[in-house]
Amino acid sequence: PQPTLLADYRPYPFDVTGVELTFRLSPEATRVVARIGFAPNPARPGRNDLRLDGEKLKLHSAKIDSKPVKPDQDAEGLTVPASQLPDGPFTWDAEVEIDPKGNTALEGLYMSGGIYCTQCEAEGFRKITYYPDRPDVMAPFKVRIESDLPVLLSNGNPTAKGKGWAEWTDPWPKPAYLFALVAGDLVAVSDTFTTMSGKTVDLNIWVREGDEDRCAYAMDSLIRSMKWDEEVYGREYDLDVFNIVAIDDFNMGAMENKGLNIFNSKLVLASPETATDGDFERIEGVIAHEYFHNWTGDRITCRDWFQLCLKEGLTVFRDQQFTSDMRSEPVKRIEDVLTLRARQFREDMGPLAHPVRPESYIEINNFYTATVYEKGAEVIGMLKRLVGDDGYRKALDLYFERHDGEAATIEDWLMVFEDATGRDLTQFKRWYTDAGTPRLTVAEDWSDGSFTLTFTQKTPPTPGQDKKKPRVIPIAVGLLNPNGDEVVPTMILEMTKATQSFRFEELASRPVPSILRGFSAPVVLDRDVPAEERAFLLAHDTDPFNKWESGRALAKDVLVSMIGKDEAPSQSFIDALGRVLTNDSLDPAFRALCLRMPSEDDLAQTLHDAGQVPDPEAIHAGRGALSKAIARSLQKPLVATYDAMATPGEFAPDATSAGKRALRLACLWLLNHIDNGTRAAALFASADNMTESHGALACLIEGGRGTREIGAFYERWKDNRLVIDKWFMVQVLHAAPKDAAPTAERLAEHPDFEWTNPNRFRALLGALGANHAGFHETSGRAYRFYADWLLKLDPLNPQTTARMSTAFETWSRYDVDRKSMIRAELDRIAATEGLSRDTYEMVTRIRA
Ligand code: HT7
Ligand code: ZN
Repeated sequence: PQPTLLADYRPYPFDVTGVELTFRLSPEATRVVARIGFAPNPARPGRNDLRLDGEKLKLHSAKIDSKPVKPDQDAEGLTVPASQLPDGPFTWDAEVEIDPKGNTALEGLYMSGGIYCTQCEAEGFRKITYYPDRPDVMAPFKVRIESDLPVLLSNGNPTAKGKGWAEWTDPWPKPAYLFALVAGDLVAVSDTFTTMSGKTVDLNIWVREGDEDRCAYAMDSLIRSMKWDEEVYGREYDLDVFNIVAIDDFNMGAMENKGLNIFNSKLVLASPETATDGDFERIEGVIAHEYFHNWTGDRITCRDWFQLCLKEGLTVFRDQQFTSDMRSEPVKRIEDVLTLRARQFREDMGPLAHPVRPESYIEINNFYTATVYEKGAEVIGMLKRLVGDDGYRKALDLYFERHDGEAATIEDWLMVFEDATGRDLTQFKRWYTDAGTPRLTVAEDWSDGSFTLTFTQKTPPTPGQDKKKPRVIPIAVGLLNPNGDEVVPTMILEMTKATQSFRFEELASRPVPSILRGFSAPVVLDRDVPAEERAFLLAHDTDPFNKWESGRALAKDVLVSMIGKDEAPSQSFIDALGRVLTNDSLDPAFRALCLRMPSEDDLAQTLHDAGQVPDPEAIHAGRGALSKAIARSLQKPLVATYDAMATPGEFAPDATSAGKRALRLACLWLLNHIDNGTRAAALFASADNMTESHGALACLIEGGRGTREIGAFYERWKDNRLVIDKWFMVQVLHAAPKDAAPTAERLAEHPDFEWTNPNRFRALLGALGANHAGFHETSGRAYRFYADWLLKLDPLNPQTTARMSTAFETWSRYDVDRKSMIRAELDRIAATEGLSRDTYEMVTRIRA
């Protein structure tokens, strides 16, 4: 397949002046009638062919200005030669037939449990009708749906309806990827929101009958999001109605279609009994994210898919700000950095590394990555740090004013910052164009009351980019006195050169620096810090992120010294951890994060970076040994905290209560290493909420127990799909290294393993890929099983298959045997006849 290149961008030769669609719904033979107005685009003068994208469509008729035409058809669309087109504007009429029921790829119009729904981003609209399916073609849409189903929804406002039909009009010009249609036997949970200019908006969350009692949190999150976007960004909602629909079969989390967001049901439905605190937090974040897209994505969209970070990076940044305002800022920052390191750093250090704005792709669906999303958000965080809060607000106001109704680029985005603040962002742009995570080293010098920090930045080569130029790096630094007082509060050092020094004068004594506070830039700080200094910062740093980071680094150092060496853990580390555990002035959620060990995958990367070959089983054993040593040494305070963090009474999903449960479960996790599972079994038996019952079950399985509880959990929840996903996942994720593949194989035979459902597939296979020692178990059984299932899913659902192939992306870290086993699986997948373009692109990039 030929790659698409950013450098080849040209505007579409026609403007679309309006779109009218009629859907006659039928499961296997839906008719789509389209009337589309075209006018020559002045940006592309001259006579141009009409090229329309279209895939898997049966064309019944095509007309231009009411006269039948016979376009040239191929597998990707059709062409009407310029010679057959009128000189000026014209109308295209076409009728096509599509098969929603046979659409297992879940792109375009498909069916999920009897509900018709759509997913058009990135290029799914071309599976609905012939159209210029590219984001820079924006048009107002009018949609008529004909069906006997009771609920018929599309974008915009409802404008007419009758028995068996409904009409929707969306006045806001939009690209085709934001089109949506839903039809089914659904019920609404409704509310209203009054906007800042006093308009009333009807809010509906559409679910299957019986699920209404699990929508309250999603609705509350939506209302809070609408209010927050008005208060913080001055953005008001712009239609009479905002609809959300929960769908069981969905490739990703959710989709921001204009006025009709479609969600994976796991990101809508929640009750204390069925959802964990983590689920509640994700629901809040994703509801906000999709809502915020109304301005950053829908009103202002992307010129082409290379600019994806323009909407995704910005919208992730906005949803992170929202969560941090709703919950705890430091805890949210730590969680985001954990995700960034686990997903984006891993991507940036491996064969899939690409710039935040890539320059080439074969399949765009493969570029909905942690780099585009999470690093894209970090880049905006850095911009904000550099221009300050006021500069950021000015730039954003200008962005909305200047580009409303447009399809914009990263150049447009940077230009509003330059115009609003007067800064030159030429060098900063490298964050968008250069892949890879910069590594920052630091040298310290102290003489005569002056303290100098000298930083050196280096970005390792990434695929297709050998040499990197220095980037602008905002380094937040504070200085502490040896007695723990802060002598220099946080300031931003702006690094622009490969090596650069910053001097602090007139200090009474040599300070202890706290560097990269708040994780002010997405870089790796390579710094050998003595354990005492880390312990000092863990105890005294006023920056909560670096306080946590010091504890984390200490834990890593201790683990690295233990792994494969049978060394006893450092008692001073355990004592420092004990002081955090018992410090009641610290937020329980923060303490829970401090008690959490670095993940096995993270440790494998750390060992690899240190020039060692990671041994997954030794890492697993080392982590277990440290947990046990902590539990033995801190048993008393752990038990006391476990008891103190109980949250009796009615369940509340708020951050404070969730933080207590997180700390309680973190204590349980450690105690479980020395109490034969007694506490976990008791908690499982008594828990009245999913957070604790799932957490207890995970502990039991991790300890090699829980057979009875696994059975009881299934019996209780067998009719709830989302909870049964958890049941599949927890058993594989927490299985012992040797048991992971056999458990996954056994569960794949279970009658409830509905593998065509992406959530269920991800629950089982995703858990196997995430069980580090289990996935990399020496026999290679897990690799084989995993690859077999990718090959089974690929013909049905290429998007999810391709995405899940990233479990293999770290293959080059490991020993010769593991490497050759993984490569053999990648070769086997790549050589499979009929493999999708999506999966082909991923496995060939991974094994390169
Ligand atoms: N903008 C959306 C990204 C998306 C997607 C969603 C569901 C299924 C397939 C999809 N492909 C791309 C979701 C978001 O980031 O908000
Ligand atoms: Zn998004």
